Amino acid sequence: MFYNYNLLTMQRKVFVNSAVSVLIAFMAIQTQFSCNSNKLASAPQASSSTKESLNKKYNLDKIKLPPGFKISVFAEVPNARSMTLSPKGTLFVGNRSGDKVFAVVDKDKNGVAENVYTIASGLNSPNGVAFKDGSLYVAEINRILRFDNIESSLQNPPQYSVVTDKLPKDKHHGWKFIAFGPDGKLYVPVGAPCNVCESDSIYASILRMNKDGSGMEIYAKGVRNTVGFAWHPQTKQLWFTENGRDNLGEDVPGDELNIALQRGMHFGFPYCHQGDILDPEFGKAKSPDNYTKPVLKLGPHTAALGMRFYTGDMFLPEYKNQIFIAEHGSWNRTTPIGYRVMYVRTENGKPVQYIPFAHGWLQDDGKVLGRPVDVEVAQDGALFVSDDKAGAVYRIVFEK
Ligand SMILES: [Ca+2]
Repeated sequence: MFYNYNLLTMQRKVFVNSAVSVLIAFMAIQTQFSCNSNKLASAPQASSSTKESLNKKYNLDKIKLPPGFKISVFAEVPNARSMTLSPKGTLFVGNRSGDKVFAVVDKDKNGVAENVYTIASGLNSPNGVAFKDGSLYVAEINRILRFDNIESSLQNPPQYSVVTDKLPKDKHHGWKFIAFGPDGKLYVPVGAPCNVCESDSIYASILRMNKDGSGMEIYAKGVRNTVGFAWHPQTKQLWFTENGRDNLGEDVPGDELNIALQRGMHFGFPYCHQGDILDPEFGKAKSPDNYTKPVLKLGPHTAALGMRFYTGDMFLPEYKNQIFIAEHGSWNRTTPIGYRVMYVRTENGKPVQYIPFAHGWLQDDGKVLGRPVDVEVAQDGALFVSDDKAGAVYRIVFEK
């Protein structure tokens, strides 16, 4: 897997441990050979045997999909978290337990990335990535960073500037998903700094701000933690997933799929969960009717994270403008749940079906092979899926 990664480590050791000219010459040849600086970690070439062995290495033969769909490894990306795609087709991928941001490039458009560039390292849970007007925006826990003109220099990425460093530093639910809305503003969630608690109004919210960080305001309230949202391609409404509280029961509350129709709506946390369960501690003397209910209850403890509307043309027409949700999987349920990509079909703007689309990362014996974090629609209509446990980005295509 991390062939060049390991090579890179080796090269560094070589540099540190010895200045023997032969080895430096070896380095030079390697550098020349890879046509790149030391920022580059390359994925293997896409010969069919390599592709097959890579798919096997990531257990993709165990993943079940509807008829006609196929999944393969697009790129090996350590701790692959949230994703964003540039108009040119560069896939940017963040880290949560790692400290890096990656740019993944499939130069010859054959469905396997050749290059995985490290854009930045040493960052504080740089989970969220968003792209706007040639710049890459990265969300750490308490800062938003901007890398200008990023695609002109993936091999030697520019220094970042700080858009804002005014966000809370709490690590609890501190990692972020970010995205630009149709209004051109950057939407930035701030999760609750706890399992369940009352807190300052900036917490348990979705903020929005201008792309220079000015004009920061609370857009949605009562949101325990969202790590995935998207705007409906037609209605332009903001849909978001939300993770329900823990320690209330095995089967409640459900995670939520919500719609924020306008600024100022309150989605219940910490008073009301899944739209109809008052919190035993904070919900006293409250009414569920005072809060916006989810449009769909997702499975309890599934850890629903990234979601996108399917805007591509590769899948059957029935998938158009419907929703895919990455469920990271439960960590505290006796019978584990999640570890899959779900499909939500809507009719007249309302969910009518919630079924597994890609599953098998959770084996029948309880073994976990991977944990989906985010989904993104590729330019050719394929669906990317990031997996932070296995450390990869997959590509799902429809072939019939
Ligand atoms: Ca390729």
